[in-house]
Order: sequence, then structure tokens, then C-alpha cells
Amino acid sequence: MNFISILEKYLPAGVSSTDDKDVYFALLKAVKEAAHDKGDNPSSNNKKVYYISAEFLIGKLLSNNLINLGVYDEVRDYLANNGKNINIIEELEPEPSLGNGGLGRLAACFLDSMATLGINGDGVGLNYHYGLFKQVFNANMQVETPNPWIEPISWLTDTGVSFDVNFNGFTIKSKMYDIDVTGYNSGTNKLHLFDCETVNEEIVTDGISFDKSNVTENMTLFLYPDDSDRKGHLLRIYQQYFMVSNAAQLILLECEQKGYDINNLNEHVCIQINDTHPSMVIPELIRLLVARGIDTDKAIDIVSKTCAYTNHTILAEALEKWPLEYLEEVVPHLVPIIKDLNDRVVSKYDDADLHIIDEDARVHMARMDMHYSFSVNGVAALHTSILKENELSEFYNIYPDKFNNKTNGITFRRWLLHCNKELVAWIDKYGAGDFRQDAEALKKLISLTDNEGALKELLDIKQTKKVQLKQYLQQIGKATINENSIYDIQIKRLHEYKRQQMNVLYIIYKYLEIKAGKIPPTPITCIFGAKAAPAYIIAKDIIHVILCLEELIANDPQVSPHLQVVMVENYNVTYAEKLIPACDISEQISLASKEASGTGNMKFMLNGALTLGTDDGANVEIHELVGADNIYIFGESSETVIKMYGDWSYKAVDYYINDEDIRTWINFIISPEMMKLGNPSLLLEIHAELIRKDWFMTLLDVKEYIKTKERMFADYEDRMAWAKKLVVNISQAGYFSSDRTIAQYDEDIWHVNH
Ligand code: 26V
Repeated sequence: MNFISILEKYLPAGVSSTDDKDVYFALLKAVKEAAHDKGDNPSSNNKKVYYISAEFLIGKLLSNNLINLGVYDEVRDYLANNGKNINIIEELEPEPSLGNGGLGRLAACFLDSMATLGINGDGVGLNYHYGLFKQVFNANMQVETPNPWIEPISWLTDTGVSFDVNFNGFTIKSKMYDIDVTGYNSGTNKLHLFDCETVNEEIVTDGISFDKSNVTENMTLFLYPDDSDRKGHLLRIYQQYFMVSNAAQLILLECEQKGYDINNLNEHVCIQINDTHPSMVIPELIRLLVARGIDTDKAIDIVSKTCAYTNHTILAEALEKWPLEYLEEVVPHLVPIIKDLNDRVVSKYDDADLHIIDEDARVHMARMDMHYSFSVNGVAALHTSILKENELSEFYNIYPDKFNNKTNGITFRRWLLHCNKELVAWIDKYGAGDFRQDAEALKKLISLTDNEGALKELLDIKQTKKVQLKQYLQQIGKATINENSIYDIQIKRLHEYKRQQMNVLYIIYKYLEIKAGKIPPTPITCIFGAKAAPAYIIAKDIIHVILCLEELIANDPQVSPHLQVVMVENYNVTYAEKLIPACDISEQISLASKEASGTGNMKFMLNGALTLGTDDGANVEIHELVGADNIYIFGESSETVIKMYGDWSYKAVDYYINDEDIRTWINFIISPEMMKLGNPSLLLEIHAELIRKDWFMTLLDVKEYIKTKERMFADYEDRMAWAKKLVVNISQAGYFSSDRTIAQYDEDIWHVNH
């Protein structure tokens, strides 16, 4: 295939006399054509996997596709020879925000790895026109606005495929759009995004407000709209059913087209249920099989052998439980099936914790998944063992063989080849370029810990990436940061369990130290990026405190040369690609036991940052791989934390009363200087929360956190010793390739190529 000749077809006036946006559109069309020419990944076993997910945080697609098609360098040079800069063209692509965070980004990495490994497998989700939302800051607060991303020429292809989805007394016709998923040196898969004909963008007014009950017009406007009330909950159920009914109909249609016998569906199809959002696919598929003449017992058996469930969180509030009454209102035709599934469980087990429908008539979606799937997996070793031993132990006891672990991973195409070309050149120079085929080849770099020249080059690369980030932040008018400072970065969804508020207490501590004349040897830049769910008040309060601190410190000439706080606006995948390569310190400070895995931690490690973290999620595995000297671990263990929840022994107020330092830092939040900058009632709210509740135990770990962070800053001063630690981290990052994760899913669960 000659990509440039395909491209030139779409540039009739020649590239140099075409404006940049039209060059982007021409590239997009050429990529679509080349992806099509590559052909689909074949189904060697007559089997296909469908990865159903409410979120696919795919990021921008142009350069990722050029890399996967193997033409990136050629295109970059061709554009450069014609006076165009590929980086500028890349910036013109709008980023879809079809996800919240890790779960959605993981789904995108998995699609990339499935295509790359030649696994016949497609993603199925929804085509949200305005995505999650676009975050803007106003008066030091988050404001939500729509994030439109679909342009007249886009990555979506209208397939012409449509299904009828029946609700309570009305039907919505779907439209299936496809996005090509190119594999690296491999064939093409698809991401199917369902939309509906009647959706109406005009009903959105005043930020992200719209009539939540107007389902025919609002179905695919936003991902997870504000679900603080009944109407919001109902809309989520409408969306979820719309997604899975389309998925189930598509799966059966494809099987029929291929002439498969649906009595053997499980031999041809595996459905991976990504968290509980697609769980209704189980009763829906049973319903469709029964409608095709299969008896109920047999249909349940087929579906149970076809579906596999992944759990991504142990937070009780995130495990979906829908009131039966809501399901009766939205999908009355599923209710008898769900009741039947529950009756079968009740007749076998007395233990109410195993029942799908509880005494308050709520349907526990994860329980339905565990009874009626053949595989249940967690996403990191610690997470899976907590599921087995604590959270889901009743299920593990009855289904020990269903439980398995699949430690998450990240695609090195996006998180190394695309975002850190300088580091790739260094890896190539030192003979580990095979990582493209086999990520474990990075281990070869370990010998460089004694190579002073290579270590210096590595530090220079980090410096280059830091300067690039500084220039970007300057160019967009966000901030001027000091490239000679330490970049300390916490980027992830805003949630109390992730403890951005603990980082806030560090900043207050450091601010007061500097005020008292204790100047750090190297200045520090603390960078945050996070969106808060629109209805999550405390998360929004934490953003407010961060932004107030940013302003306070920026305007304090005594402190600002030594400490800076920057919270980037509308943190997304594109931002992550710029922040991660520039980072020195990766903040992974969740309360132990609460972060199922984390995947940012892996991206930072791969790009030469050191982890400051608790022994939680995949940090535990990073810790084991790099050894205690090459990671900064602090805080109470998951066992202790679980025990403390069990006996209710954590009392935030005791720390506040008994520890003068802690009292000083917390009270600073409502100090006159902060109250002047911020909204007093919001500051008082978060102040009270930290003292009275602090459900995620910030004060338990804050002192050890500060101590460990200070040790890290001291260690940073010995540049060579620091560079050695970076080498150890990069060389051990191969395990976290999503190619490894996907190979394990295929070997243990899907059996598409294995
Ligand atoms: C969702 C919600 C929605 C309602 C408000 C509270 C709340 C809290 C947590 C969640 C999380 C949903 C699941 C999720 O995103 N899990 C993330 O999955 C990643 C990929 O496996 C994993 O790396 C992260 O640790 C995990 O938090």
C-alpha cells in the first residue's frame, strides 16, 4: 500500500496550497481507506469477542492510526517537505470525551491491542454527541459545558445498520456508526457506536441542562448525565438498555449472516461486560433467544456460557443497584426475566447477599453478572484478591473457578511511540527497539544503570519534555511554569478515595514552610488535572480549594518562585499525552484497597517518572517489579484499612484534635486569605468534611505522605541516582503492555485466537 498516493487523491489542489484543516480531513479520509484496505482481522476459530462498554475514551485518532498503519514517519516527512507541520495538524482534531477516566481509557487501549494481536473483536458503545462534558473554570470553580466533537467529516462511518429498540410503549430506531480500529502491523477491527435518529442537540440549554425525561431526543447527548435524581437514573437505564439491546441484536445478526447455529452461540461469541453498565445484555439476550424459539433453560445456559464480567471497583456506591420499579418503568419486558433469574438463585441459596433482588426490591447488577457469566475478573492482583476474600467472597465461595485476575495494561503505541518520540529514539539507540513486538524487551535497558552517558541523555530527554510542556501551557495562556522545577503531577478523575485533598494538605504544609523561610533546594510545580462528576459536591469543593491555592500562591512573590500550583482545564487524553512524558513525580495516593488498578501509574512509569504511592491497585505490582529502592511507597496497608472500616475505628476528628500540624493545615483552608479568594461556604464545607467524616481517611496517611514526599525531593537532588531509578522503572514497564493483558484475556476467557 502506498499511503501517500491514497492521500494525494484527497488533496486535489496539492498539500502546500490546502489549508491545515483540509489537510487533516484528507488525512482522515486516507486513513479510513487504508484501514479498509488492510482488511478485518479474520476469525480463525469462527469466534469473535464483543467488548461492550458505556465508555471508550479513545483520544485523538489521527497520529495513533498513522503509527498503527506504519506510515507516521513517511507522512510527517511528506508534510514537512511541503511546508506543513504534522504537530499543528494533529492539534486541529477535536477530542471525543466518551469516557470518565480509567475504565474508558482501558477499553480504548484494549481495542488497540485486540486489533494488534489479530483478535477478531469489536467494541460496542454509544455515540454521545457531547461526550462527558467540557470543563471550564470560572471564579475558581468547575463549570460544565457541552463537548461537541462530531464534525461533518469525522472518524465515524454511517453503516446504514439500524435496529428497533423497544421501551415501555414506544420504539427508538438506532443508527450504527463505526470507527475503524487499526492494529499495529495487523488488520482492522471496529468500534460500533450506536446513536438514534431522533436525538436533538437543540434541547441542551444553559451549560449541560436538558429535559431528562425527553428520551427520544436526549438518549445519546451525554455520557452519564447528572444522576442525582430519579429522572437522571431513569435516563441511565434508558441509555444502558439502548446500548445492550443494539449490541445483542447486532451479535445475533452477525451470527445469522455467518450461518452459525445460535444454539452454540458460546462457540462463536464471547461478550465481555465492562463493569455493570452493560449488564442488562444478559436478560436481553435471553429474551431474544427465547423469541427465536429456544426454551428458557437452554437460553439461560447459552447466555451464561457466552458472557464474561469485569469488575472495576469495590466502591459500594459505584456498584449499580437499580430499583425494580425503575426497570418496570423503562424495560418492563426484562423484568420477568430478571425475576426468573433471581428465583433460580433464591431456590438454591438462602444467603440474601447472593440474591439478585434484595429486600428493598433493588436489582444488584453485579450479582446478576456473577451468577450468569462464566468468568468474573478483577483488574489487578490486589483488587482480585480483595474481591475474592472480602467484597465478593460469598460469590467466590460458590464459584471459585469463575474468578480470575487480569492486571490492566496500556497500549505502548499511544503511551510511548506517539507521546514520547525522544524516549523511543533513546530506547532504540540502546538496543531495546524490539519492544514494539515484545514489550518485555525493555528489560534490556537495565544494563544502562551503569552507563553514565545514557543516564545523562535520559535526564536530557526529561528536560526536553518539561520544556515542551512549559511551552504548551504558555501558548494556550494557562500558566508559565519553571522548567527547572520538579514536576509533581496528579491527573485522574476527582474522587475522595484518590485523595487529591491529601496533596492539597501537602501544598499547604509546603506553603507555610516557605513562608517560614525554609526554601526547597529545587522549586516544585504541583500539577493537577481532574474532572468532577457534576453532582459530586465534595469533589467540586476540592477543585475549588486547588484553584484558590493556585491563585493565592501565584500572587505571593515570597512563595511563587519556589512553589507553584497549576490545575489544567478540561484534562483529557490529549493533555495526558503532554503531561505524562514531562513528569518527575507520579502521584498515586489512593486509600489502600480502594483503587482497583490505576493505569496512569503505568503510563508514568513507562515515561520515566517515579511513583509516590500507596500499596494499592497496580502500584503493588509496580512495587514488586522495580523493588523498594525505585518507588516511594507510604501509608497504611489495605488489610489495616479494611479492618478499620470493619470496626469503625477511624475518627478524623481525633487527628484534628490531637495533632497540631494537621489542625493548622486543615484550618488554613478557611484562613482569611483563602476565604477572600474563594467561596466561603464551599471552603467551610470541605473543611467540615475533613474533620467530621473524611470517609477515605486522608488524615490517617497525611503525615507519612508528607515525609515520603520530602524524602523524594531530597533524592531528586542526586541526579545520577535518580536517573538510575528511572531506568529501572522503564525497563520493568513491559509487563504493563495491554498486549500482555489482552493475550491473557484471550487465553483464559475469550479463546478467539487461542
Ligand atoms: C464510578 C462512579 C460513578 C458514580 C459516582 C461514584 C463512582 C465512583 C467510582 C466509579 C468508578 C467506575 C469504575 C471505574 O472507572 N473504575 C476504574 O477502572 C480502571 C480500569 O480498570 C481502574 O484502573 C481504576 O482503578 C478504577 O477506578
